[in-house]
Amino acid sequence: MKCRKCGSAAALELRRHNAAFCSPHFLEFFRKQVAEAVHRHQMFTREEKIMVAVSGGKDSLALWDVLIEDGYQTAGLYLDLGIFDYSKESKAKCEAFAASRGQTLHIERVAEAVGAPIPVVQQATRRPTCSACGLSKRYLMNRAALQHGYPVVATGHNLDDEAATLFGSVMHWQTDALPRQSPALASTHPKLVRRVKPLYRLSELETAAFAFLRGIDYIVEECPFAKGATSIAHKQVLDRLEEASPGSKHNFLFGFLEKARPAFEKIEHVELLECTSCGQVTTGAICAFCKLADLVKRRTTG
Ligand code: Q46
Ligand code: ZN
Ligand code: ZN
Repeated sequence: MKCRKCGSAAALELRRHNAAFCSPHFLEFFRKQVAEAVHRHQMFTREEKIMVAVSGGKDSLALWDVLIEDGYQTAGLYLDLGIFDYSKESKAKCEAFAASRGQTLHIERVAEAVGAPIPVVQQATRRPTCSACGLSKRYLMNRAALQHGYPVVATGHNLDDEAATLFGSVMHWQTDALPRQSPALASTHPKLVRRVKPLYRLSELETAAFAFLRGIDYIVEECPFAKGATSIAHKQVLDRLEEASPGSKHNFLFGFLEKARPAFEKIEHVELLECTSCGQVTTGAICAFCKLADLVKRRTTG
């Protein structure tokens, strides 16, 4: 196999692109895909400060690496979920990465904001762990970005993540979730920052290869709660499709974004209010996060 660009021995074959690259040209390909995503969806400009949400895993650290190298103004945000050794190790990876590149890393502790670490929140509320965790993450990302003056938060979601989320939403016809599935979500309220996913054009395998070639030290283990998650089952189904027919994930996601998504966008917009308790954006009087924190407080102190 030869590199498509220079003809030297290829290090990586990308079946869905029907191409192979040597290491330097794969890195170039990867960065170009990120640049294309940023450009196509006008994710951010060079004048803006970007908050990169990092988990310590390969995707978010690869994203941060690309943006730093490309000269963007960035800082990291690590959300400490308090999930046993997984959180300790992933936090250490983020701190080491930030220090080695001379970047600022903001840290938010879920235990402080919600009143308990995620495993205790799960026990206290008996809600699926990932639902309380996801809610807390979205809330804290937005709040941290507002507090520190970042107009946009970038996350490391890749093509596999996005295709699996779309698959899940379609499986259950979650018509509310479908219009929100996008590589770039605009700010619809002064207290909501933009959310962007610059890796949506790159597969999990590609981000793993990029992180490896760049020598990024990331946490390989997944969150212990990820195991039973339905998103993993959805990923496995899509992996089998991809194996049989390379490009399936890409076609599924990109076909949706280009052809189907507009049909799900609602014309009328929900009115956004400010939570009477915390001031963050909500559709009711009290936001879901404050309700969660209140429930945790009652169940853990009473
Ligand atoms: S961190 Fe949180 Fe994930 Fe762990 S508890 Fe679930 S949502 S799996 S990406
Ligand atoms: Zn080459
Ligand atoms: Zn609130």
